[in-house]
Amino acid sequence: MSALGNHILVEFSGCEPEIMNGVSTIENAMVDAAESAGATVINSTFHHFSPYGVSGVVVIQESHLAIHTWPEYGYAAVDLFTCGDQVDAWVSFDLLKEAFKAKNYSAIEMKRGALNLLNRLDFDINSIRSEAKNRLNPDKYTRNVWFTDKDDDQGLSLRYTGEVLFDQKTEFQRVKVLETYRYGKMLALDNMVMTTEKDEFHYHEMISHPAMFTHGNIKNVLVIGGGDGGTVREILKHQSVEKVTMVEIDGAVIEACKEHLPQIAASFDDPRLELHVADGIDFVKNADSTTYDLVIVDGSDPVGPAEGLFTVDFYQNCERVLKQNGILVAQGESPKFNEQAFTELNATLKSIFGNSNAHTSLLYVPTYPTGMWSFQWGIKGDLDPLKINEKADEIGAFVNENGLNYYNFHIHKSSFALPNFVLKMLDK
Ligand code: SPD
Repeated sequence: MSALGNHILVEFSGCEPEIMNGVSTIENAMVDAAESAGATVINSTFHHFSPYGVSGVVVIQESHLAIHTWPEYGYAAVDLFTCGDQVDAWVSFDLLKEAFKAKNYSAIEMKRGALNLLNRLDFDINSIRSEAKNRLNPDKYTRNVWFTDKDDDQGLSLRYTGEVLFDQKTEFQRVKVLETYRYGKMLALDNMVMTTEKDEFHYHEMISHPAMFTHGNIKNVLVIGGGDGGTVREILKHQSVEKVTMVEIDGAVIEACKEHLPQIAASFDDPRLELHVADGIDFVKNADSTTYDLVIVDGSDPVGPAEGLFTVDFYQNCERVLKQNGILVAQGESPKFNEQAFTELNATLKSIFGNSNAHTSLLYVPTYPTGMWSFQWGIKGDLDPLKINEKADEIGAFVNENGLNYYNFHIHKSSFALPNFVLKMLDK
């Protein structure tokens, strides 16, 4: 190593003005460029200027990536400053050139802090650390590092410690586990919140128990996705269940959760569970007809590997593999965050199961953008999720025995009551 850092000063011109003015697009491209180069992203902050122009910095463990754009000139000035030899900033350069559709570009690479010009000072890091500790007021000193799950216009942010406990780019997605201050450890896939220690029960209880009690005698269950293990943990609380087949496409998700979120990944050793690390879409396509009492699609959002979990073909196969009176429950997105996926999935299920057999339930998940989330159902038969009055005592006993924290008899019923704006979205 001949220098402390490497600095690439980049000129991009002939870029598309709309791209140069899109703060989210630019931030996503810069974060992606950092991660693809092998850097660990600590934080990013981006600002849009009026009437146009964007400035922003991605702070990485290995220094920073910064940008200033002038959309009216189709121009961006970019700094790629990295330390150490683990990060290849030229990967970032190539990626940004593509992302900005730059017709012209140039770059100057400079070594920063040439070691033959510097003298290493004699200081002892341990004494510096303890002195620093004494100088700081521990109540005031905080690292202000935030994780944001967002689209172009809105998002949900959680402050975290800055430590990434698990970080793996798999062939499907980026799998991370972070430690948030408010919600404990969090699993994120491609920077979207999947689940957190402190509020996972909202989602996992509601994706499972309403269908279990609506049916009343579920024996054979198929779970597509759900690699964190929370859904199978809830399903396996029911004595009637003889077998759960779970098909998760990405083994790294299971590995990450077993290691860092063991209370969610709590039932992987249950003998009734048959686990496949495989493509759920192919699995359902090749599965025998009329096999399952319940199919649960616990996928992530409709980008990346979960895109195929929002198609007509896939749900036709889900319907085919259900037994008579079988129930499909799918992660249904949010009517306030991903309106299109929410309404389209409902339309798909209506077209397959019939209007009166497609149902939508809502729940509150504090760590998902907008907080309002949904499950969308298709029922192959005459069951009605609201006809459960005679099961009130049975539900009450189950809730007590298992110490449930979200689901109960009244929540079961009320989760199917939809606000008017949602009814309109679903043409009801
Ligand atoms: N944006 C979050 C969508 C929910 C994805 N599934 C969560 C997995 C929990 N088992």
